[in-house]
Amino acid sequence: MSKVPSFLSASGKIHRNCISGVYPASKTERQTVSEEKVKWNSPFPDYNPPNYTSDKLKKAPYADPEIGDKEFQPRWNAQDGLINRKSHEGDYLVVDEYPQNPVGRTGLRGRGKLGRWGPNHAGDPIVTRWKSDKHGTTHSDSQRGKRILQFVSIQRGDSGEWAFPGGMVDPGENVEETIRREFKEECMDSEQLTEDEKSTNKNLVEQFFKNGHEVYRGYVDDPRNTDNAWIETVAVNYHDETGSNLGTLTLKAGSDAKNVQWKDATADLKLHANHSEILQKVVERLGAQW
Ligand code: RP5
Repeated sequence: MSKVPSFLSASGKIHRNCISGVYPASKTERQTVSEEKVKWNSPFPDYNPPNYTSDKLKKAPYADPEIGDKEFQPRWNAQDGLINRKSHEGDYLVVDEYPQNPVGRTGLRGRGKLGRWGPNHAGDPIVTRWKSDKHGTTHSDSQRGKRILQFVSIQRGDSGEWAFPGGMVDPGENVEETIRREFKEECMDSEQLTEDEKSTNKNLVEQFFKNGHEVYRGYVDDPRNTDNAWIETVAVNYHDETGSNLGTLTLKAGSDAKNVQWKDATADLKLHANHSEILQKVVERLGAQW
């Protein structure tokens, strides 16, 4: 077994997208954390990061109250009513009443833009098909003879980055429901369709999304993570082998997606957070070109 480099957290994970620079949609700059100092037990005597929680969260009905608020009695590392405060990475520490990021330091205290203290659970659909021409002939990489995989990607409204069409789990929702809902909202603009169109699309997605293959469950290296709040996801691959099912769908961006496209899954594609790493797992599983 290969040795885990010493700067990786206990889970063997590292984050790189949330350790320096200005926090998204804010003026607050993180205290820079170098990769070797991410782990909480690496000495960093000068570590004193700024505290930032977006003002918008104060009025947001979906967000947790502030820690210390008498009404707020969270059950960390547990199912807390309709909210899942358990981490896929195992039990996290709660230090001076604040949950601690299981991967390590981020150079920022508080919650940033995230609604929940501790884990913010998301779900990501990875809908794939083989790249083909209009006659249905699949494309292979000329040198290695492997087929090229395409996946449904959205352009995020906040950062403009391309990403999986995922989203946050609503209270009481299970992650499979989140995945279906987000796909319909962001890629099939279900909010703007007639009742008939909605029902046709709904049936297609319900049918096709029965046979998913989970490819990832855990921490997401997301630029919005902080020392006290972070994103975790369950990513599920739905592969249309013949391209005759969801592969034929006319995509239409909706909700907070600016754009939606079938994109070739290639190693040089820059995606939001660590979506590229997750995509690579799908590519390997299906034996596609990378
Ligand atoms: C990512 O952010 C997750 O993997 C998921 O795709 C997404 C959830 O956040 P929102 O799109 O709801 O902002 O880290």
